[in-house]
Amino acid sequence: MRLYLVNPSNPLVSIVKVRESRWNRYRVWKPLSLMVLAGLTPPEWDISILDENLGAPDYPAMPRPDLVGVTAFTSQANRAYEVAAHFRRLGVPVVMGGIHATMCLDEAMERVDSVVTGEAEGVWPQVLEDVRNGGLKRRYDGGRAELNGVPLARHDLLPTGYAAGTIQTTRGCPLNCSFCSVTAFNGARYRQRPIPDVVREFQLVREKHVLVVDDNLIGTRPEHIARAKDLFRALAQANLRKEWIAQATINLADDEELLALAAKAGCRGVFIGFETPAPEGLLELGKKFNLLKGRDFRASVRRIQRHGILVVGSFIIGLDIDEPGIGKRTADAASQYGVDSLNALFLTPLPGTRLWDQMKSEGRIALDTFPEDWKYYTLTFPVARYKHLSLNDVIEEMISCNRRFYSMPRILRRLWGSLWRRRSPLITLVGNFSYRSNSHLDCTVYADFKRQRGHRYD
Ligand code: B12
Ligand code: SF4
Repeated sequence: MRLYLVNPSNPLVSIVKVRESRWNRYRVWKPLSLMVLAGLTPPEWDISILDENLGAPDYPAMPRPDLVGVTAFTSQANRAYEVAAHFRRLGVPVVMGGIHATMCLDEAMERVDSVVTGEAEGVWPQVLEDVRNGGLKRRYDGGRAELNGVPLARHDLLPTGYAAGTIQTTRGCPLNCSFCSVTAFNGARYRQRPIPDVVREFQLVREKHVLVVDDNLIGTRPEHIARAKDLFRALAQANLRKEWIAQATINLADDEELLALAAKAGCRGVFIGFETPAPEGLLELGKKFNLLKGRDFRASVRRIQRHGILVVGSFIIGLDIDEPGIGKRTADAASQYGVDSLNALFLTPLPGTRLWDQMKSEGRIALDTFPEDWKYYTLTFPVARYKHLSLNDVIEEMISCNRRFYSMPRILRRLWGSLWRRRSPLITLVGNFSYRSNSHLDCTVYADFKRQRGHRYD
């Protein structure tokens, strides 16, 4: 039995546009969902993982499979349906799963043979069994999986040449920020994989550099932090010689032992969601966590960096409180906090989030011809109507934010800081030039976008 697992591309996602900017090579990650599915697949299936981010495969020239499984974030949904249509025309059954199919079930059901909502661990073997018996059902619900005893992901199935491997150690997030899909999809309960499984899987990752995809690797409560410390001790003891980056909340900075253990275990960088320079913005987004203890962000960032860990700060532009000037304020806040890179994104209503419900009820979703418009839900296009910023304004704010933060003098200053404090200057350089070159590309992309879609905001 032949199984194709497809990760659809989205040509609008600048981070995977490798050809336009060679720096982007460092930003293509392995599709972990498909490697996890492959791990759950019995040995009688011959599995190929087809990652369109490496280049669209020549499907007609390939042997006919018995089943196609397609994953999709919302921004990939359009392309996922095109791939599904191709294989369905050949009479091959297509199963779709992942976050978009879960949040937009009816839409997906119309376009594929079967939809798996939620996490696949509990149901995928049953789906395959049903295909073998010719009894594929229209819908399966995996809910939220128990992470004990799950087979390890198949890291061997993708070609080498990715800049980084991927691995997951926890799921779920209790913080439930208004714009984020994670609590809606993976739940508020913070679920942890057994540490020995994580260590064994780390050993299977072929790349030296690894993205730990957890939404918050250290969690928020004392018992989460204790588990993170145990995990880091185990990784250090296994002597894996891997270097990894992860996502975490700012409380990472509050525990020197945790930071020292993370660094010893190979942590070289963290993505932290600061979201907005304004406390009222954090309230708007439901991210009160960042307001706790009257935190000094600059001191927190420094504490992390002192352990040789780079900090990428993520910020959102287009909040209801944002007014003209927010781009400059954001760039200045990120510089003041001392982050090594800034990742600025437009506030985007993703289906299934509280923000989606709010914006929909207020008639503020400008790009709403679905599924075609999903391709713009990359967080790099302003798909909504913003309270105090017109379409032109919000784009100008984004451009001014990136221009200011990624101006040559500021990049050189950060590079110097990195060299001086002996924190991976090469990574700072690659990261900053990658963002800088993307922000140049984005100006052309925005001009096209305004020409083609501008009238939808009237
Ligand atoms: C790693 C990651 C990335 C990596 C992508 C790596 C890759 N190629 O997969 C990078 C950094 C490139 C990235 C980019 C983006 N990401 Co991202 N990312 C994540 C993150 C943190 C983890 C994803 C992951 O690997 N999870 C682990 C796997 C095992 O879980 P899973 O994907 O959910 O798969 C399980 C189930 O969904 C299901 N399943 C999935 N696919 C299929 C298919 C079939 C057939 C079946 C049966 C089941 C099934 O089974 C799996 C096992 O249980 C998630 C947050 C999250 N917790 O999911 C955000 C997340 C998916 N990203 C998000 C977004 C918005 C983006 C971007 C659009 C914007 C951005 N700048 O971040 C881009 C777009 C990328 C694109 N290609 O279009 C949103 C998506 C929301 C949505 N509705 O789509 C999320 C949920 C974060 C959030 N805060 O809301 N991302
Ligand atoms: S943005 Fe981060 S902290 Fe907020 S709900 Fe999502 S994963 Fe949790």
